[in-house]
Amino acid sequence: MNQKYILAIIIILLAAIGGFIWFQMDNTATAPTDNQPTTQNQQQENPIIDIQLEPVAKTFEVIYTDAGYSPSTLTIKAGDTVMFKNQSSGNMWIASGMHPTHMVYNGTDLQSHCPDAENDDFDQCANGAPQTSWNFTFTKAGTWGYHNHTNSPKFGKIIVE
Ligand SMILES: [Cu+2]
Repeated sequence: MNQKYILAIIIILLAAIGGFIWFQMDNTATAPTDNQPTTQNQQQENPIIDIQLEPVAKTFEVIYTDAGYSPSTLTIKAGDTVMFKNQSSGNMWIASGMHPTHMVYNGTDLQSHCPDAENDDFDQCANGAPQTSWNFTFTKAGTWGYHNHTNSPKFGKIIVE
């Protein structure tokens, strides 16, 4: 009776110790392999995240109607492009201030920079018919007033940060 009792306790203890060792081995075997790829992944993912956080050039729209430009003031980053869409009933010739010389953006007047083959003088240099658009990529930081050269009281502003 006593011996059976002791034997039962020994068996239970062995089972408990065995189970504990099994559990520990299982933990030490799986825990590091579970953790290591996670830290490796984080290290590998960081450069990808950094690339995604780099500024990406965007394209914005300015709609020109008979009422004027919308938005009339637009803030963008250097390298961004603005698409000026002519939804008015007349022609649209986007040009840097000041009318009539258009010298503010690049320092030359329209007689010397038109036609703007490189498209870097902020001057459309032509009449754009209704339902056409004209794109310009701003590379210089500053506040750039513009107007419709064929209807100069219609003006707007692009702020390049
Ligand atoms: Cu003008």
